[in-house]
Amino acid sequence: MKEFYIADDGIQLHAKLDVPEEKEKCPLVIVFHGLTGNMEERHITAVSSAMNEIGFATLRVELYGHGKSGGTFEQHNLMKWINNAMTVTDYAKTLDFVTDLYICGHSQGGLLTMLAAGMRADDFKAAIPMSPAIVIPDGARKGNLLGQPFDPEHIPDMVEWGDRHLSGNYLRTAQLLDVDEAIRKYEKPVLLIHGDADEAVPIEYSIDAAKKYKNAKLVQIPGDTHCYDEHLDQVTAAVKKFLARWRTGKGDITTGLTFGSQPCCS
Ligand code: FER
Repeated sequence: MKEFYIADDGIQLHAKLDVPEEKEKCPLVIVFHGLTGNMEERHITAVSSAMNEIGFATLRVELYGHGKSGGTFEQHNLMKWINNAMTVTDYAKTLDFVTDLYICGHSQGGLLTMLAAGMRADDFKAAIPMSPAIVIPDGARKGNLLGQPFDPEHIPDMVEWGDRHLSGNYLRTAQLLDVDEAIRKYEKPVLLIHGDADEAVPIEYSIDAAKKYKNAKLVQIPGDTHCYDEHLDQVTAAVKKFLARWRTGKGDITTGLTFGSQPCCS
């Protein structure tokens, strides 16, 4: 594992690169966390490790205002995250050992994955949005995010959320995001993963997105939550199965491929 920072307009983005053992050249997946998340969350490390196990390098990056990266939570917004994703993609393209690039992200990072895939369709062989928070642009336009109502025509300075807040600029920028256009622009394979008991982002958003994409598959995780508290093993199995078609070299992909009753990790 290599830990380092990628500079984006003066902001240091904390990154960890995991390359499968004994690999000279291999594909690489960029992996993003969600809102208030970081690269060490259980579902992020599990997915990253699963990718490493089948011969894919992973680049986990913490986005503006999150983890050990620069910026504050209160000043973050999706436009800043989009710029982070562009910079990280530019960086990944400079890595000599990388054969092909893939992109994956959870929740707000899943929404980012969909947007970045549409913006850089030539650069990503496939995209894996996990529980993508497509509700964000929708809620920002309707005036309700995280259960907090606000006037979408007269955006407040901030929306309180526990001991944190989302800034007015977060809401303003979220209103302008065009998920349908990003979906239209990405015709390559997409794997959507979503728990059908997701309490934060209703699965209907992913069902709808899967229909709109030219080439998408939705894996529904029965009874599972936003962060896959029940069946993370099914998530990693789905990721392995999806990526296996591009796998180069050796590595056992049968591990964890049965959607069974393995206890989830903690
Ligand atoms: C919301 C639902 C989910 C929302 C954000 C999320 C800002 C993101 C969750 C995550 O990234 O885990 O209404 O509003």
